[in-house]
Amino acid sequence: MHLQNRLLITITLTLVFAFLFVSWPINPSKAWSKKEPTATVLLAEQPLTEYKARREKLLEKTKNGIVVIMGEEEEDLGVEAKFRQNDNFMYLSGVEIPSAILVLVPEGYQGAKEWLFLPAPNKFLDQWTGPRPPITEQTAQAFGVERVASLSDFQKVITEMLTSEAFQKSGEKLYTVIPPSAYTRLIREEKFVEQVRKTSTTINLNPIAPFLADLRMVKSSPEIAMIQRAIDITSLAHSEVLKTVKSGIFEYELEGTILGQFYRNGAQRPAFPCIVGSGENTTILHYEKNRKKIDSGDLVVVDIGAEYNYYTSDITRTYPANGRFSARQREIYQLVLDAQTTAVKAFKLGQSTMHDLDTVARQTMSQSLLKDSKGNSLEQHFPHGLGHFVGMYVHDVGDYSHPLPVGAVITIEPGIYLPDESIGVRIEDDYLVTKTGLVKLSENIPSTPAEIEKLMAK
Ligand SMILES: [Mn+2]
Repeated sequence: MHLQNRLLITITLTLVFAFLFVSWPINPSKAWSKKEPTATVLLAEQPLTEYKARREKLLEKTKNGIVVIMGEEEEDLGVEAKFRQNDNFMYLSGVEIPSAILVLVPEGYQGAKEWLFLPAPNKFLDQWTGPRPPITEQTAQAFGVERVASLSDFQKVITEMLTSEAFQKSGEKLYTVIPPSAYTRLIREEKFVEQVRKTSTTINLNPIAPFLADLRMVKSSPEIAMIQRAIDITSLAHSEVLKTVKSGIFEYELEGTILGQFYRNGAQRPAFPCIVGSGENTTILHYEKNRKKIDSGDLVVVDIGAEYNYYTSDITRTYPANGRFSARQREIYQLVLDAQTTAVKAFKLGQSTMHDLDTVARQTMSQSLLKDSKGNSLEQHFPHGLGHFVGMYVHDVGDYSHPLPVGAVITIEPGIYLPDESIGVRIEDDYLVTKTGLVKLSENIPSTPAEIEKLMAK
């Protein structure tokens, strides 16, 4: 596994390297079009201009303050996990190099507004996790930023920026990720904030996260294309599950099928641990042990999502192990599906919040004549929210209390869980908010009981 990780990182970095040293001399006119990177140059399959536009939009919000965003550090030479850049850093830069730092200086500093600090090439590290690009003008152009500098100069440069006359005139506003006081894993951010507070007591420290959440909630078309790709890969996994699921096999065998489909089709990783729960495990919301043998008559909840170029998906289907729902399973299933449908139909652009849709789904369940074994109505067995934003993170940033804006991507995932009957049903799809309403991006994964039974009979 470790060898594979390194191999992937090496390949990625080799491609960057190859781009820097091989492709440029071949097409110098394109490479040297200064300050205006062409839209055809891509980072993680999105145009350089896209990242530039995001940085500009962010500065429109933060106005004259300096913005500092820390990239993710590589853990122990890639031994612990496959490297993943953090979402905010990736959103603004498209740069996957570990330990990088992005600084935006609206007033400019030494003639540049955008500074990308990168670890310099290092014989030892390069051997373990692949080559780092050189600290050159060419690298700045390859990443579409105005200036790159060595990470080892960050302390010196940021101190100069923070003590400059322009910064003092701007009201000394510094925007960065400020970790909440409780325990977090944002060690690098914590250290930076601590250091700034020690440097000067007059610096006006502001959290950048709310501004980034506002921007990230509304997806651009390149972002929607990435989410669609993640959904399509997840859809391929679901159709394979549909063919494979049966009593007598283990939950982890389905997990293997799912991960195999993800990786075969180009996903970099699952967006979250695969949930494959059968029988009584269908009623455990975030069940991820996936060790049980699937029994005859079980339902199987399969809640999965591929991640493609830092964009996630999240789709749940509930399958009958035998290929046919029992009468009771089918009526519960249909009610969950109806709750989803009524919530989608109730959506009104400019009015509906996530909370409103949740209320509609709950009403559908409470108005149903179906009851639990004690005679209670079934909305009491819907213990989680109806949905969440989807984006670079599976439970993405976004505003749950205001009307959903055009460009937001959400899940709608009602569920009913009856442990005493070993019945759990969840149906989850991903929707894009458009001018004409909600568009189901996961349309090609069947969800009616009839369609599922028909496909399983094949
Ligand atoms: Mn979900």
